[in-house]
Amino acid sequence: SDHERTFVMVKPDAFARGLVGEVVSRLEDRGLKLVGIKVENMPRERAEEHYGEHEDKPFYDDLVDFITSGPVVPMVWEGQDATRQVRQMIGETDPLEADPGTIRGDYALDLGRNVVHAADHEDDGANEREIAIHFDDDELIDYDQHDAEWLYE
Ligand code: PCG
Repeated sequence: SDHERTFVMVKPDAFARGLVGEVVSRLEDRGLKLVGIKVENMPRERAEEHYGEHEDKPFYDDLVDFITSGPVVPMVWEGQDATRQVRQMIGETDPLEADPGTIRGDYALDLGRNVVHAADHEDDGANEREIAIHFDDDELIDYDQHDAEWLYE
């Protein structure tokens, strides 16, 4: 639907490298609607909840250390097939596999410093779960996207 919501987060590596605007800009330019955004140092407890599915993986501790090491920018974007559109724009998790033209394919080299996180499009509950972990309902705002009539048939 036009109103599908997806969770995206600029990671500390990209924040430090001044890529927040670049990430936001690409998603805006595509026509997606920004309905939630903040900047914060993620509390460790929330990072553990966010990456709970990786708890048993060997890289889990490093992952939680890294995501709590500096500012992140959690966001919620809305639009037609938003989850798949965003995944395609971000590219494969491993930057080596990410196509040029994708965010990771243009700005990242290393799997553990891959610029952005996006909810897994193959996990149906991922968006709702991750949005609920990072945002209260009243932090997601309701407004008319003025160019919607030119973006949608
Ligand atoms: P993200 O944030 O989309 O989800 C989990 C993160 O773990 C992933 O991006 C990578 O940055 C990081 N990571 C580090 N090592 C590995 C690994 O060996 N496999 C996977 N899947 N992710 C890894």
